[in-house]
Amino acid sequence: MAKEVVRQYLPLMDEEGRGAATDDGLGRDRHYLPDTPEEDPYQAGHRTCAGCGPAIEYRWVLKAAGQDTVVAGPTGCMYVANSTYLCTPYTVPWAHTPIASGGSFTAGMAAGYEALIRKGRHPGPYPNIITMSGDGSAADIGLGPISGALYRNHDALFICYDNECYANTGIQVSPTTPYAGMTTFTPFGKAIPEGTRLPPKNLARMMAEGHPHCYVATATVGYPVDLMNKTRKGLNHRGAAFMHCFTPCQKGWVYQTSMTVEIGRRVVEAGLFPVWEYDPEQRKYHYFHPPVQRPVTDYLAMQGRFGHMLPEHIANVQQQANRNWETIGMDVPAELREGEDPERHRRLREETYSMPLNRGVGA
Ligand SMILES: Cc1ncc(C[n+]2csc(CCOP(=O)(O)OP(=O)(O)O)c2C)c(N)n1
Ligand code: SF4
Ligand SMILES: [Mg+2]
Repeated sequence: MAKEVVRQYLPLMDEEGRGAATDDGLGRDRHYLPDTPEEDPYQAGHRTCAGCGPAIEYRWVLKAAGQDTVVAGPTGCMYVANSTYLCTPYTVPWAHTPIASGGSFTAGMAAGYEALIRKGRHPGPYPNIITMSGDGSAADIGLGPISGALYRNHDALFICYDNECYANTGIQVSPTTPYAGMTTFTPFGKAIPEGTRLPPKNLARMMAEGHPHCYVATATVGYPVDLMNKTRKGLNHRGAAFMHCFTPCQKGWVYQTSMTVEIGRRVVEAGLFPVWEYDPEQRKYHYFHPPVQRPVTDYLAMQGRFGHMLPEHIANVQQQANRNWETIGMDVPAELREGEDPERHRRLREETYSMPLNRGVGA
């Protein structure tokens, strides 16, 4: 007789808790961390760059998932830099897949565990099954297999760690590279002064709209508790879940190494990466409303990849951010509306600074 497939339940962490006591004055509970699990299935000893956003994401996701987890990693930085010959930083089973196959490999793992447990050949419980693909893999080369796995509703969490480029092969443009983000395949010049001309593919929306029975969420490394809780919600969800996580790439984006988490917050506060959850039962989006709204320059000026931007390009990005604020149901303050005018940005050409002043609206 077929055995029952027992699922695990991972409790959520308190997102408020001690946060109130560590407010940084801007309403941001920056230093707040709940009592996170001590175990670290992604250990020290990997070989990613200092300040690597994807490595931070891997660590928090696996901390949230715990030891009873299996992971698949398609080709990309987080395969190459993490698996030098005979050595990985994982204390959980991990497998490399070809760059196109994260979705199909993980679907196979999920179906395999179900079958083995039912037949009594694996004692269970059903493990946490996670695949973490780069944006080149998830949004481009391996998009089809992930979409197929979501459609068939395999019980696993499919994550795209998004560093907005094909990093491992030398920072080439990917479908999630933002407008005006410079890459080695989109250098700026006289013909194309903005570098990257196209808007980024809205991967998470595609996944939510296209697979309405799946749990879908966006997250950034700027909000670790939120990231860990969404990992747990995705794993607790019975069926397929997809998470799109914004993960700065220190090497490709050219910024101060220690600023990875700060950039992960500023992108949200600048309105350029809305953080939300899609609830498949209600078929509704739940948007996070950041307590601070900043001009996009507070985000752009931190990164060398945007250093070539002209006033009209910055105005275009502010327009895009303002539309995002409207989409998530927030008012657009007058200062941010004024930022849609290129004239307002002309003066920035004259200014040189490595870190922007804090000009957050409401700060
Ligand atoms: C079919 C195929 N095409 C190209 C490559 C070369 N390749 C290896 S890693 C990589 C970059 C992957 O980018 P992404 O998925 O965004 O991960 P990242 O390196 O940014 O972490 C590429 C193109 C490959 N391994 N397989
Ligand atoms: S190139 Fe970017 S993504 Fe790759 S290891 Fe370095 S910081 Fe991380
Ligand atoms: Mg990438």
